[in-house]
Amino acid sequence: MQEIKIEHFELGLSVTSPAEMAKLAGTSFKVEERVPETAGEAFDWHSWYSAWLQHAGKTEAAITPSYLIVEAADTFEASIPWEQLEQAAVLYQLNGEPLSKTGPIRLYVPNGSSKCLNVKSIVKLKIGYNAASEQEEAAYGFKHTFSADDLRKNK
Ligand SMILES: Nc1nc2c(c(=O)[nH]1)N[C@H]1C(S)=C(S)[C@@H](COP(=O)(O)O)O[C@H]1N2
Ligand SMILES: [Mo]
Repeated sequence: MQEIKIEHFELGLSVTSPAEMAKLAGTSFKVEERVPETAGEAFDWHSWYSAWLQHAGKTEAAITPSYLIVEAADTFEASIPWEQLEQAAVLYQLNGEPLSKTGPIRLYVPNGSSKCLNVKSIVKLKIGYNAASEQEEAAYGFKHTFSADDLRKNK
């Protein structure tokens, strides 16, 4: 089973799998309910995140993260402001089977500023907390085209 790394900027690291993530999130639904013309089973991003915080015993849950960074197997990555994730869903299986083409997981951001944020083949999730008061914009692209610093500056 493929593993997904979850990095928490302040709180360390844990490792999980798509099936375990879905189980932790609780409820699954057809991704089509949120994104027309798509197929497969998904779970709600926020349901997973809350469950993960609780599971990990994080008391910092009171602090709302500022953004989610997802990194894909092909080095594509996206940095998504937390407020764009309200309807975000994680696709994790198709007809009960692990995703073959876009696995281990794919993110869909229905209320996002761009369809380009629907990152496929995610292998790493990073949850960013910072005290920045400035509203950040989403950024995406292949890793070699921008550094982590560039991401933070929204180049
Ligand atoms: N891993 C990965 N995810 C990716 C991309 C990519 O190149 N690699 N392209 C993005 C872009 S730019 C778009 S517009 C959408 C396209 O999604 P679709 O193939 O389902 O239409 O996927 C996004 N997710
Ligand atoms: Mo795109």
